[in-house]
Amino acid sequence: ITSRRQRTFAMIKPDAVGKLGEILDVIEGREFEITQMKMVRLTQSQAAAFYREHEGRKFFEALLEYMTSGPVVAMELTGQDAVSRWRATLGPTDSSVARTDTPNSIRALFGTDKQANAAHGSDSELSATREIEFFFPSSKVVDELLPQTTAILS
Ligand code: DGI
Repeated sequence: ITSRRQRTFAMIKPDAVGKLGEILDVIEGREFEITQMKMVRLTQSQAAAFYREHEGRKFFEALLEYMTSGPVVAMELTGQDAVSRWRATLGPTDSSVARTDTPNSIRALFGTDKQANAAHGSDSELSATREIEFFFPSSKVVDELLPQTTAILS
């Protein structure tokens, strides 16, 4: 089994922004590199676009209200197998389940329940790409320009 350097998207949700320092300690302790980061307050339509796959679910309106209740901290994390390692670091969706199953996970330590669960992580490489571009739209341009820039410089 080989591991590879990969990017994922992580987001500290409104309920956990007050624990940002402790969460950053966990992130750095697990050897993720924070390669982009910003704090933003999402609008209703931005939150709806980010969670569009959940449109129509009974918790969708509550989810949007919660996600727009305060600022979030969006991050691109880079490291070996970042997508699956970050999901494992988060623990299960429901923080109360996390406290039983994975007591050292971020959702166990910093979350409350299945909605206010402290942090988000992309579930695949494809969603990581989409979510990174959603929050850091210039990164796509940079990635596309990089080979060209390298060619010019070399
Ligand atoms: O990928 P996850 O964040 O672990 O979970 P998901 O993609 O199934 O759900 C996205 C978010 O939606 C989740 O982090 C919290 C919220 N959510 C999921 N299921 C429920 C929920 N919120 C409420 N209120 N009730 C749910 O059953």
